[in-house]
Amino acid sequence: MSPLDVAVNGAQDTLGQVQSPGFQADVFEITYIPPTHVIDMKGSIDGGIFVHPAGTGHVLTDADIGKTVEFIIRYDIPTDYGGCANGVVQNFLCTNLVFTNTGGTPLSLTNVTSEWLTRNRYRVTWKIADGDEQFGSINVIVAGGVGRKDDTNIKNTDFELVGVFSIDTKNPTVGSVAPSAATIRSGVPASGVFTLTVAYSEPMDMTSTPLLSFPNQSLGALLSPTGGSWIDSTHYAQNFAVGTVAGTVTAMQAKAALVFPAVDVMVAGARDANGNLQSAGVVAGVFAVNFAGAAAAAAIPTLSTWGLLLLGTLLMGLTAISQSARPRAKRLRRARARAPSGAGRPLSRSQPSKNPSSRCSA
Ligand SMILES: [Ca+2]
Ligand SMILES: [Ca+2]
Repeated sequence: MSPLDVAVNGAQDTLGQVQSPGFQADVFEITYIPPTHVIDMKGSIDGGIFVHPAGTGHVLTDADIGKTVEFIIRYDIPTDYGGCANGVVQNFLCTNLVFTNTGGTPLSLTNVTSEWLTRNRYRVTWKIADGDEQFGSINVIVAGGVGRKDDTNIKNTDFELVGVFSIDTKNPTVGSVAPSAATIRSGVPASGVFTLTVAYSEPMDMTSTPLLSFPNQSLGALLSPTGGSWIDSTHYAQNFAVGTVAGTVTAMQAKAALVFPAVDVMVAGARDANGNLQSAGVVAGVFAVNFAGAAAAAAIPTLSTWGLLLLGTLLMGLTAISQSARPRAKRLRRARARAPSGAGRPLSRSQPSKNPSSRCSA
């Protein structure tokens, strides 16, 4: 800024006389020396894949675990290298970086190292670990206290960089599995198609495919997967054909008499929107299977039309035989009535013979 002039007016002497205006040119100068400022913080992995800024840069995921991420913080003015508040000569920023998400949750980064490359460039590195964290936007607070090289008394203040990068090492989980019918039994579901709908904890990669299985119950061939699709980014519906005949119990089902009060469902294989493999989850007691009634019904023999005709013919035959036997029985009763007393009546076994000749002599 140019040298400043000073004008002096308005004072009075002890008798009340106003002073003459006074003026003096180039009395002093004001020079503003700004502190150093952080320009930006850019990072990469694998020597060239940019991980900044949040939203467009590569998201750090499980696939990057073990890799080293490198960020460079740039300053606009050569620094005095001083960053730590402890006043160590030629000190570094050390750990004076605070990583938070937009909600203020600290990121659990470990093994962060840092060093000055030049007076304007500061490098921060760490090895990516699986902290199971998911933040769409990480902010970084760069601690103040960094001075100018040409005037070490002029220090900057804390500066927050917003939206530096994104991280998702959190694996999706299965929240629930909903059945289209609570119990599979004879005639249910009537359509012969049973559907299980999986709800995930976060938006998923809709090109990935969850695999559903029943690890704890032996359903045999009761349910055959016939296709599945994503309803939206967090819901997947898997269809199954029930048995082989829609809406009725099959011979296999009746024979096996499948009864499971609670069938567990395992879901595995899908990935979240950032490519992290889901945690395989078993949801207990999703639905029931009950073909006990069907098996009992199947055990009762039934007759075909020909069988019914045959049975009818037999019954008619028996009736005819019975009717032809009645007149003969009637004739016998009449003959007994005409015969003398005792004649023609057979001896009972308990009745002794009255013929003496047949007795043994004593
Ligand atoms: Ca993980
Ligand atoms: Ca995730």
